[in-house]
Amino acid sequence: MDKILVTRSSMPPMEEYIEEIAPIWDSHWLTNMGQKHEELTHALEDYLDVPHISLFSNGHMALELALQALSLQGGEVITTPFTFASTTHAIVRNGLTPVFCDIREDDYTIDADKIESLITDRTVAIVPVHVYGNVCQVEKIEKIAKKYGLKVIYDAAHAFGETYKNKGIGSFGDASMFSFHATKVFNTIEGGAVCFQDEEFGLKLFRLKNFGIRNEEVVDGVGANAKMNEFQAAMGICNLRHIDEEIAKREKVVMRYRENLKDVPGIRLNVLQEDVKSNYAYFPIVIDEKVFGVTRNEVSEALGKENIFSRKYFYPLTNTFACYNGQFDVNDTPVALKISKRVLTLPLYADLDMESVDKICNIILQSGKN
Ligand code: T4K
Repeated sequence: MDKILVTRSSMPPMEEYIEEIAPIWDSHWLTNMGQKHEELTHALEDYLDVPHISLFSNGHMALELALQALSLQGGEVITTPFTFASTTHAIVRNGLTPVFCDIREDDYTIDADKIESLITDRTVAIVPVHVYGNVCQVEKIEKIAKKYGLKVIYDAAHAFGETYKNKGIGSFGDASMFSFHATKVFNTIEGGAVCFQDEEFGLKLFRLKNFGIRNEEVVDGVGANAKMNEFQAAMGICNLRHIDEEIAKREKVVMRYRENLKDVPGIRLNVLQEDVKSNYAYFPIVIDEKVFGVTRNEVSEALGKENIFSRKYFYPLTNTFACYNGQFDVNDTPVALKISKRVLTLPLYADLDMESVDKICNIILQSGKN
């Protein structure tokens, strides 16, 4: 049997992509905000139901430069360690200090009830993560941000196409970053975007991703290069045509997993959140060894023996990374620590067949009996 990996990139029919990139050959215009870039920008504003969007070479640069565009001049940023390296690195690379807030037991997002106690006179922003596509407590976060005059930038890398109370998830906070990496629900090969409210902020962001250039003769910002190119944009245009179908297929896979693994003592499934239109980005399970009988690692190994490769997203926590040299105390985030030791993200992609899902579930259930 072929390997089953944790995910597999969604791709449009090859002919469709070839047709989409043919005009790039005719025009010789490969990057720097070309026609495909413009077309995708408008299509995404519509699809994501957001006021403005700026496309980037990848999600990480989108987040890093969005933080930079806020001109925060140092200070503390409240965030969570239960995320991919990118979130914490983006804060640190901006010369800001992450202050780690714990996560909620049920949806693994930042525990908004614990934010206020972490606010000091140095706090400048909150960077919550819609982890696995689970939506943060956006209303509570907005209230706190208003009360203390803090900026909010969501790491919405996993939340493409989701809505909360029928509003595009990218329209909350001052800005939201989406990742369009190959492993995401929607991909532009590599890629990302920032959705934002304020046009002035958009202008800063634009200059930051294009060397700080204002015009041919004036460079008044110390910018980077983080532009999305035309081939990436063309991939996005193609993938966007199929996105609803992709998400519907993912939903079927998730429902099959849920049916097979429901009511298993010691296995907790991801939440289905009220008021949220989900994109079914990930399928994390949390294994309580004392009840289930074996550890998360043992389940992962049992799957591995059958050529099935789950992942421990997100272990280890970012506040334990070697590059941070013990600056942070992991005991400040006990729920995140507990979940990171127990979580396993199972294979999930649109074309994963039901037979494979059943096989994966059987191996998991069998491993619990050993
Ligand atoms: N914030 C959060 C919360 C994030 O999760 C991420 C990225 C970011 C920010 C930053 O966004 P980007 O700058 O990446 O746009 C993967 C992805 O590379 C990363 O984008 C993602 N989060 C993270 C959760 O997962 P790895 O190191 O696990 O990737 P890798 O190469 O092991 O791939 C995982 C599986 O995906 C493979 O086993 C097979 C499949 N795959 C992979 C690639 C590269 C494909 O099917 N096609 C491919 O092209 O990080």
